[in-house]
Amino acid sequence: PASGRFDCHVVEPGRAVPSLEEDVREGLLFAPRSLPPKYFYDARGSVLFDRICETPEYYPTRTEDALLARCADAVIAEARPDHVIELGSGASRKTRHLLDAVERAGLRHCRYWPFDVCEPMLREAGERLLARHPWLRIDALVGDYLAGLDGLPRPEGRRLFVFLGSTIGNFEPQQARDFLAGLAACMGGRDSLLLGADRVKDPSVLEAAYNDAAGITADFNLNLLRVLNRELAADFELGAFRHRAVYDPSLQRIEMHLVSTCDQVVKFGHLGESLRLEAEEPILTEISRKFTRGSVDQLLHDAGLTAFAHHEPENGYFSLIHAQL
Ligand code: AVJ
Repeated sequence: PASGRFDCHVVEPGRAVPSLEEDVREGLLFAPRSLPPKYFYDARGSVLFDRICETPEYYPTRTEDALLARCADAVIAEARPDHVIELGSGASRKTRHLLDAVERAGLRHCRYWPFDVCEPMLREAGERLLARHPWLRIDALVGDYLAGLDGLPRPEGRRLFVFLGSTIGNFEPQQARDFLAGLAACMGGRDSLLLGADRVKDPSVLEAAYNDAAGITADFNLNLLRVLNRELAADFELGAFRHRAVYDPSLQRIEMHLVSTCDQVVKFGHLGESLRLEAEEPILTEISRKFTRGSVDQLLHDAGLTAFAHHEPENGYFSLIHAQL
């Protein structure tokens, strides 16, 4: 008989989360223009992101998935977790490798705590996982993990925190350090963190990954304008912008922009503001930092953590770093 079950808990933000309106006023109305990448992920954007992961050019997801399949037993042997807490769990597709390894290690008492903003996604993922692991107890956490770390439950026992997908690469250095330091503050001496980080590599490989031939990344980027049109009654013309993603080797990051193709004025009905854009003026919509073994170790160190195991494929395209206090 199944002992597994699914429960949902709301995590209150420990600090104020800026609204889309505030982010637009802060980031978009004045040059240099930018928006936080979290607004990509409405229903349509989430589907587009899944399709990006299927393109031949976008290697990170499948590389991390294969790597995790290969090293999950080692990670579970290193962590011996009583709880797996995943920040930004999404569909929990890659995490199933960890839970498979938990099962193989005979740790069926181990509980899974997926943390994400989207409750329907958590429920769907939970059902799939319970079908695969009927013994599993899932305590889904609904909230913004950037603001909700203080509200994290602190169950007794050893906790394995998981932060995959190289999402850490979407943060500016200071923000990445603060986030990891906040996580370190939640951790005790027996806990550990498994961090996924995409690696520096041939720029042509990196740029191809963010400029897939089928144009799905371009659609994903442009979809941000749809979100603004819907949420703030803006009148962006998607045809008056083009997608651009370029690798900056000095900053070791992909910079993704929406570039205005003409002089234009965009109105925000809900803000009573308009945005004047010149031809070729860019809006920075995402950075995606790429790491070396050294730079990711340094980042963890600066956050008060120590990497003790570094898992990577033969081509060195991606890293899963296991760290502790
Ligand atoms: C997987 C969210 C980290 O930076 O590669 C994919 C998202 N953006 N293509 C990344 C993304 C454009 C992404 N993250």
